[in-house]
Amino acid sequence: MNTGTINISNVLQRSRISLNGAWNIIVDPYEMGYIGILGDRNDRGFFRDHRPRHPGDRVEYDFDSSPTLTVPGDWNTQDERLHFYEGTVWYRRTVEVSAVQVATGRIFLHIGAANHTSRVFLNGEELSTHAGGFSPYAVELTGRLTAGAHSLVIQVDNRREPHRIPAMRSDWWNFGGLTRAVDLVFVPDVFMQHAWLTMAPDGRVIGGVTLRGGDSDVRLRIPSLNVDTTVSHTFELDIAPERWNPGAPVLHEVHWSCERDHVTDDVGFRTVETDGTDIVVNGTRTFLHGISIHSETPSGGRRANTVEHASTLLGWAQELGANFVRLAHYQHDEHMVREADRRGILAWCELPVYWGIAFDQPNVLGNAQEQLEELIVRDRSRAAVIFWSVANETLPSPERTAFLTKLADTARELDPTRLISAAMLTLPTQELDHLIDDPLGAAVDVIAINQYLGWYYGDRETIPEATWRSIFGKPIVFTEMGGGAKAGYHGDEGEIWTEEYQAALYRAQIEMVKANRTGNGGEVAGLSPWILKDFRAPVRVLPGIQDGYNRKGLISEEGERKLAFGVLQSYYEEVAN
Ligand code: GCB
Repeated sequence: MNTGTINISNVLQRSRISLNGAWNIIVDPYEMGYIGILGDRNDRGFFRDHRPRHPGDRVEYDFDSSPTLTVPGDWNTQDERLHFYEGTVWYRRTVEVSAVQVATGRIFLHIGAANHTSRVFLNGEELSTHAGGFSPYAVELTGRLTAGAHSLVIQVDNRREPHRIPAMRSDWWNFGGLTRAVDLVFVPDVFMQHAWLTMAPDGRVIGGVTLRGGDSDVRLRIPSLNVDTTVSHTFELDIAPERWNPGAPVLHEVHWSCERDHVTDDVGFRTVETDGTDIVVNGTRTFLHGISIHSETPSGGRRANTVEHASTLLGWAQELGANFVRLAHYQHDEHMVREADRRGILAWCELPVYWGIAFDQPNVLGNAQEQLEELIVRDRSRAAVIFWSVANETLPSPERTAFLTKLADTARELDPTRLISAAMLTLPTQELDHLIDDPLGAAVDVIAINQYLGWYYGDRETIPEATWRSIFGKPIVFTEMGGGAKAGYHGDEGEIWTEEYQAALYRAQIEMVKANRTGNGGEVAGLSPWILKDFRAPVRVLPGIQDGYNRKGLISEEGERKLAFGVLQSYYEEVAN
């Protein structure tokens, strides 16, 4: 359970002081900076940020002379000794605000992401606990952050635990730290915690405002649509805006104001729905030709967190000809969805409910719901986002289906305008005809399938003959398919890890997709193969080939295009014309 935290949306649009830069750190694998020898809270913990007051004062740590790490950033790639580290790191920096800044109203600390569990302390006082390593949260500092200098300490713990989300195993690097931007956000006493607009499947523009500190009307102006009106709570606008379309994004400048609070945003409007086995965007049957992406930097294998990273990754997706990206396997940085909005790329957003989750634990469901809410309230004005995905590859069981059905219901309650899905696992079978009957299919709008025919199982030669149907009469999207290759390693198509092997696999998979396409008698309405770029994964140990990287990328971790990139690009060119 999170305590002392609040979600605030549109933070990038607000007046902020960046706390990015060098923070002093203490690495604390035994968590002695928080827990005393009797197992209770250690009141002399590192969070007190003590300096010795006299020569005999026993203080056994010193942030001032401790090393630094750069925020935002994962610790694993900043210090070789922390490469595989999983545990607690204490971050400390001094924060200074002026009397003028304090007088503006309320002050919040905003953390873009801290993986996995974090606690915030101001001047030694514990203010919050937050679980979830990829979603943003804020902590109110009003009244505490007075004019002058203050000690801000954040404890970040990235241990894998059976009751966390994600849990013990994942095929990506468990990057620890304050991995995304940290800011102070200044707002007036009465402010808009949330202000959002989106388009329902029937073309109605709906929105909402949530105020804090008082109740007041909100003025909403959209000059390009001649809107200048007063709104409150949830509302509907009687307008027919020019649409945002994949490949042709139209964004409208939106001005929200309430007393002394003002927020400007750029919002697009589009509809998305399903019709039988089709996905329909703005009334047009739309085949999703996409690619999956991890939140890793375009080069160097670090956690991505800037607008430049987002722009390069999505630029590569566009070069590939993609109209869709699957942002796997957790909540990406807000820059990604905003950049997808600007570039006109449809997006799938996902929770890190992945392999081995403790589905029978109510607390785990509670945290999944918290993470889902943090994601949805941040991104529900983004036209690019058409999917909320609640999980990836979970083994069917009554507990799992009940848990994910509740999560899907929560997603629909929070946002009834988008499609809900969850990527399902396909287990190896000798059969070429696949019939999806996982009971989870009843809870989702789109049947998302991860399949590795020709890689983990099955013969490459027979892939084109494979058929895919479900018992649900809903669109099928292949959210994963593919295989590994080491960039620059060439040889025969039959030789594993060569670029030629991967390219041949893609050719076979593409033949199969064509034969199974909706509109072609099939049920497949899209694909997002695995994956745009090679990414770090500790489970990938093969020396000389993997060296700690999953090699299923179409691009290497240093940006080299593999042959399969061209194969998929040619198919996407064909699809687009
Ligand atoms: C999967 C997982 C993904 C892995 C991928 C692989 O099914 O969803 O996280 O990275 O397979 O490469 O095996």
